[in-house]
Formats: sequence, C-alpha cells, structure tokens
Amino acid sequence: MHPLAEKVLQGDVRATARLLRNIDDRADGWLDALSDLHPHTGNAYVIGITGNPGAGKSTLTDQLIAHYRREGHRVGVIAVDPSSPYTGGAILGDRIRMQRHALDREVFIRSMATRGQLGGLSRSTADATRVLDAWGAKVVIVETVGVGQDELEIARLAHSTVVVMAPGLGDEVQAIKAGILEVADVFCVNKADRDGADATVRDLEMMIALGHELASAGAHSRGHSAGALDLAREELRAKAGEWLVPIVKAVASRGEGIAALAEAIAKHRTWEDSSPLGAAKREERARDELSVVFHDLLRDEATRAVAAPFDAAAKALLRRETDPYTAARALLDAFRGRV
Ligand SMILES: Nc1nc2c(ncn2[C@@H]2O[C@H](COP(=O)(O)OP(=O)(O)O)[C@@H](O)[C@H]2O)c(=O)[nH]1
Ligand SMILES: [Mg+2]
Repeated sequence: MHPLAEKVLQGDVRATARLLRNIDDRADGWLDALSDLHPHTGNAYVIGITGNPGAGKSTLTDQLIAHYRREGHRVGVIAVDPSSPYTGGAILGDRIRMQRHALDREVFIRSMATRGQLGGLSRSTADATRVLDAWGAKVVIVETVGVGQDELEIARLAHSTVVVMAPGLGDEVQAIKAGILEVADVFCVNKADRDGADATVRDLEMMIALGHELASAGAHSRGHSAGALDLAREELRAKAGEWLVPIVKAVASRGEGIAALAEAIAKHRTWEDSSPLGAAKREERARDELSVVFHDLLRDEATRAVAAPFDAAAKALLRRETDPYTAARALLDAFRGRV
C-alpha cells in the first residue's frame, strides 16, 4: 500500500493534506494511493452546498460542521472558490469564517482554488471527497459557488445538494434560468431574519410546482389548481416515489434552522437509499464517477501523446495552412495510431 494512503487510513491529518497536494500536482503515485484508498471509502455522506455569492453558504457550512461535530461525527469540508483575478479574498474569507473549527482535529477543511483549470475541478473535488472519506469523515461538505458547469458536476457528486438562497440578492429568477432546480435536493432560504424571506419561499414553491407541472407535461392536470388539489397532487407524487424538494428557512448567522436543514438532508438520504428513483440516481452517480476519472485520464494521455504534432498543427493553423477541424481530426488519428 502507498505509504501516504496507509497514514490517511490511520486518520493522520498531515498525511491527508500531503496526499491532497500530491493529487493536485499528480505527483508521487497519486493514482495508486487513490486506488489503495478506494476499498475504504463509501462511508462518508457527501453534502453539496451551492448558491450565489453572499447567500450564506460558508456561514451555513460552519453551522453544519458544528451540528455534525455535536453528533460526534468526523467532518470534512471542501470549499471550492473561484480564484478571483483581483484578490484571493474569497478563500481567505472562508478560512476565517470556518476558523473556529481550525483546531479541531476531527474537522478537515480544504480550500480549492479553481485556478482556471479546464474540467479538472470536478475530478480533483471528487478525489478530495474520497480521500476525506478514507480519512474517516462521516460527512463531507462541499461548498461551491453559483451554477457553472463545474458546480453542476460537483453537485452531481454530492449525495444531497442544498441550494442556498437569500432574500434581496435577486437571484431567484436567475436560478430558474440556470436550471438550479434540477440540482436542488433541498432549498435553504437563508437570512430569514431579513425582509422578503417569505416571498422567496413562495417564489420557490411556485418554481417547484411549475417545474413538476412542466415535467409531467400536464399528465394529470391542466390550468389553475386549488390548494387542495395541489396537496392531493403532492401526495400522488410522494406515492410515486418522487422526492419532494423541501424548503428550509434558516438564519445561519444565529444558528437557526440548522437542525431542520440537517433533518431535511437526512430525509433525502433515506429517500435515496430506499426508493427506486434514488437507486437510479446512485447508478447515475457511479457512471459519473467513472466518467470524470476516465475522461480526465484520457485527456491527459492524449494531450501528452500528441504534444509535438499538436505544436506543429497550431503553427500550421497560425499560417492558415489548415483549419482546426481537419487538424484536430489528424491529431486524433495520430493518437489512435499510438494506442
Ligand atoms: N442577516 C444575515 N446575514 C447572514 C446570515 N448568514 C450569513 N450572513 C452574512 O452574509 C454574508 C455572506 O455570508 P457567507 O457565508 O460568506 O456567504 P457565501 O458567499 O454564500 O459563502 C456574511 O457577512 C454573513 O455574516 C443570516 O442568516 N442573516
Ligand atoms: Mg463562501
């Protein structure tokens, strides 16, 4: 077994940090270490926390850490923050906000900058969750910002994804556009101490109802519906084994609503473990897991294999002697010839 992997399994925090760095740098047997760890993973529950900047994700995460620590669980946190071209402030801010757990040996907090890496973020996040899982975390919380492609992939990695909204950020309508409904297993309306929280809850309820209506394409109903009918339909959906996305109000800065949020997450977990639709989600997640690693390895390998012809083709393109489509296909042929 890889020596670092062995130490990670013993709960060694420094070895865990070291292995995470090695994975980022693809150094020193990182793939072997991950393979070694894999049989010891599968015990951590991965919770994704996503939403717009300022919604209160870090504050909520901090409260959830405290909640799970009180229950006696070891907790891993992965904070994925976009590296701002201007300052590193977001990352520093998150570190400070979660600092009260900094000396707790049962909490491992890892900040990951996106560093503009293409497609690599979801893989390194997936790897990091597995390492923290093997380290002994019972819960791994992954905080991501917004709804970019990376965030969507990371949301798929999580067992339960919490989408955090706050009144007054004006992100409610935008959220529908961005398809955030599809990733939300639980909605958290944070900053419930502020005006407009109830309106945000109502907006979300409408969005959810509308989403269902669109999804079922008017199968059982058309037009307007009375409240009682809504309720009956909810029951039908629940009976059909669908997950009804709950909306939890919270005041993260005061620790209010955290237990309810944790309970909603736990219910989602139970649903996923016990329903046929949940089983389909698990299967999809396994496919994702493999696909992320496979495509990443493939990209690396192919890029390395055709590095020289790639440079030549880029120069030819610059001189307009070829087009990118022909050149890319030729590179693919060259790669095929080598494997
Ligand atoms: N009024 C109020 N402010 C909050 C609440 N939760 C977080 N905040 C504040 O909102 C700001 C952004 O919080 P943060 O957790 O960094 O948001 P993130 O960008 O989503 O991670 C901070 O100043 C927090 O103190 C809340 O429930 N009510
Ligand atoms: Mg944050």
